[in-house]
Amino acid sequence: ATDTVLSVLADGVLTLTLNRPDKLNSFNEEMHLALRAGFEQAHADDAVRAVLLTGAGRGFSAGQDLSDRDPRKGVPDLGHTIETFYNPLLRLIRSLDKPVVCAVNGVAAGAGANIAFACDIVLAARSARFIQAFAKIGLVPDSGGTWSLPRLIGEARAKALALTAEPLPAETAADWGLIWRAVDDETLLAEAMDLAKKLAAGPTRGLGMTKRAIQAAATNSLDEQLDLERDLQREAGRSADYAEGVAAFLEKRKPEFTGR
Ligand code: T3D
Repeated sequence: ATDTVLSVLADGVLTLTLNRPDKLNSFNEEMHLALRAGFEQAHADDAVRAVLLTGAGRGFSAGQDLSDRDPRKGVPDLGHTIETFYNPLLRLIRSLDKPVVCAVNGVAAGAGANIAFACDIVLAARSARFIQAFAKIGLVPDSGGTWSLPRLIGEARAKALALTAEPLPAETAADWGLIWRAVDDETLLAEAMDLAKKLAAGPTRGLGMTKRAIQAAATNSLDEQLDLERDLQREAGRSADYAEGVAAFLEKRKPEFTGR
């Protein structure tokens, strides 16, 4: 059997490629487990300093594999699959103290779109589109979509996308601030890899803490956030990368960060 997720670690970047191109990289249990294993490695392995998530073929991901959901097989407990597969994946991405770059190479629908929005920096091919496909089949956006969409683009746009399932072109997604950038299809992967490598060569402990702080702001008061910044800055100030960054600046040379 082919690997449902291709995993390559090079230059500190763990590239995870969703690899069920014939099914537009829709999620079955096997692909869920493989992707989870990839993010678990990213958590555990110090050699991984950034993650790049992308898809093989013409799509990024069409969300849940609906061939596993034939109603003739009975009524599924979708709460169970969300709890067992999608929610743990979302938590793994958001709690990873390392940057996650997502290169959306083509259509991202349903959970496929919302998994992309959980990543830290999202680039999309100009031809890609994002679809909250749930509305077409009587479901509710999952994989954190009802949380991330209103935060990223506001309630009005979030509701319209989720209620109509209208495809959103990559450029509009970028204009709205839903993703970082729309780029030419031909250069997407190179640009995303370049970015992931730059991040991986950076002061990754500080970057991880920066990610944590920005995410915490979603639920913190200003006072709580100021306290958190103090605590994280104290920790960052003790890191080898901070010492190296300042030394390199004073010595007018390029810093060599180690992620420690
Ligand atoms: O169930 C639970 O556990 C709850 C969790 C739910 C999470 C979710 O993600 S629910 C939402 C599920 N996703 C969808 O509803 C999207 C379904 N797909 C589409 O609407 C369209 O395929 C796209 C808009 C994404 C792309 O359209 P297009 O015209 O570019 O491609 P296509 O021809 O529709 O698809 C190409 C092939 O992929 C095709 O197979 P074939 O005919 O060549 O053998 C198609 O059936 C297959 N495919 C696409 N999406 C899925 C899929 N097969 C299984 N599941 C899919 N989601």
